[in-house]
Amino acid sequence: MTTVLILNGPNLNLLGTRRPEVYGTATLADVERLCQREAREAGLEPVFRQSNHEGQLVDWIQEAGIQAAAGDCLGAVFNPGAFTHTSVALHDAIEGVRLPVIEVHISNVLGREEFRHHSWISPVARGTIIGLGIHGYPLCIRALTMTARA
Ligand code: CA2
Repeated sequence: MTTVLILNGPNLNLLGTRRPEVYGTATLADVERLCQREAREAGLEPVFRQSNHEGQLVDWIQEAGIQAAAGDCLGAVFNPGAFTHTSVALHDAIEGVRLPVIEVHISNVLGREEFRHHSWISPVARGTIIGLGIHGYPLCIRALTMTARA
């Protein structure tokens, strides 16, 4: 079955434990449940990964890129967390593979501090969904199914 990678960056394992005014009360397990349902309806197998380490995220993007080239992976939904605003390495990793990536943010980063307004990921992402809470994740899967095979 074709996979879809759901990739989460640093501190997103803490979702639902603190800062509910910004990130809501749902946990990463709730994100996975929403994605599981959306992926199943699309006939895809979701693969969930979370890491606090930049290099690990680079490795998973490269791995998914190889799978995408073989036709085994449709693309990735990626919340890079704070690496969004700092990581040239993740920018280069996405640019270096033929993997459709949809960037997702739970909060509306454009309505927050200035340092969150710049994303190193957006220029190399197929698209971005921000500010819709955890509902952004299944919407990204839907977006991949509508655009990735094009
Ligand atoms: O809104 C998003 O999804 C972010 O990617 C979340 C990142 C933040 O650095 C980005 O600017 C926007 C932070 C993830 C940390 O999430 C926590 C959740 C609960 C408690 C502590 C951190």
